[in-house]
Amino acid sequence: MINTRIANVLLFLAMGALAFGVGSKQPEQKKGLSVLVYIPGTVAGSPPYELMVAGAESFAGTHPEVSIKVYEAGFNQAEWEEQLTGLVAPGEYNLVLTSNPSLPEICEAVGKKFPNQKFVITDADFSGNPQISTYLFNQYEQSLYLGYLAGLITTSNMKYANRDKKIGFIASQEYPLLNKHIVPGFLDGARRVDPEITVDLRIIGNWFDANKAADLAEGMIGAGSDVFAAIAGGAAQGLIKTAQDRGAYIVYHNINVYKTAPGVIVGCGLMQQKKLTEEILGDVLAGSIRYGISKTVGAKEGYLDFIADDPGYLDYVPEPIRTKFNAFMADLKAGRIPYTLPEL
Ligand code: RBF
Repeated sequence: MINTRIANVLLFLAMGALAFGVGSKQPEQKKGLSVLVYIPGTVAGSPPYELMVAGAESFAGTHPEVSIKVYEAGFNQAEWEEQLTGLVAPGEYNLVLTSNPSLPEICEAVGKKFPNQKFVITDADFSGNPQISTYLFNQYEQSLYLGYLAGLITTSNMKYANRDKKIGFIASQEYPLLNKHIVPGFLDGARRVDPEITVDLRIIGNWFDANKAADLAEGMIGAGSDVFAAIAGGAAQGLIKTAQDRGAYIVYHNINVYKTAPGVIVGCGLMQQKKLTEEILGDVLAGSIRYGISKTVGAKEGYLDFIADDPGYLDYVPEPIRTKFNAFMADLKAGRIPYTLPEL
């Protein structure tokens, strides 16, 4: 009898606890905005990831109601979906913020299991899913102007330039954005200087093997390339070392790294991923972000640029080349350089 009464009281308390969410498995979202910055790789050496983390940290620094957790997923792409599933399962994060073109499919699969989870992905193009918002950098454009600079240099009489009309491109892996925008844009830019220029494209096979990148660069220099670009994350360090040892030039995508190799890295593009990340978090906080759509941002919109005021450019690229390049850049920003953006 007493036991039944105690049992009833316990039952009553348990129901109350459930009703008020005490001890239940409701998502424990904190007040404010809780963001998982999911890095598909490692941060160090990867421009898009370094800039995204910098943007998220600076935004959180000025907005106490925003908390961020940076998670480095590593290089095993086969594990990413399962990892992300485990991370969002407790329901702690209002937002997953991530960056690279392979993430939409992964986020879509994870989102099916957690219909309240929202995802914003930069460097990707995906629309039609109400949980996902994407921003695509127009990398055809950045490659177009870096390719134009590479074309001016390979046809110049600069110290390391040879007579071959050949430039090199080292990439970590092939993916549609690389094959359809980045490499074709680079070649298009170079051929606007001289239509006979060719590009020697080599693939490393991963985003970390600097030794392999160094070996590839060695062979490419032997085969006539004198100006290089790379989309290779941390592995690009191998190209930089070989270019320094052997004497070759590099135009670098996405980030200011002139100081890493003065006189060798002679042109740096800039992906405004830090600014974009801050704007995205501002929109999410204000509730004005739109899901289900994809936005493309490029040089005209102020999200891709070239760092033209650095001694790494001013001191090593001769004035006539800089004059031509700066004019091309200004024309591109003003929409005066016609080109066709290939379908992805
Ligand atoms: N870029 C990096 O800088 N570091 C990386 O680790 C990296 N991993 C990637 C993995 C996949 C599956 C794909 C499709 C792209 C990756 N990228 C990486 C490329 C990056 O998203 C971007 O396209 C390039 O940096 C050009 O802006």
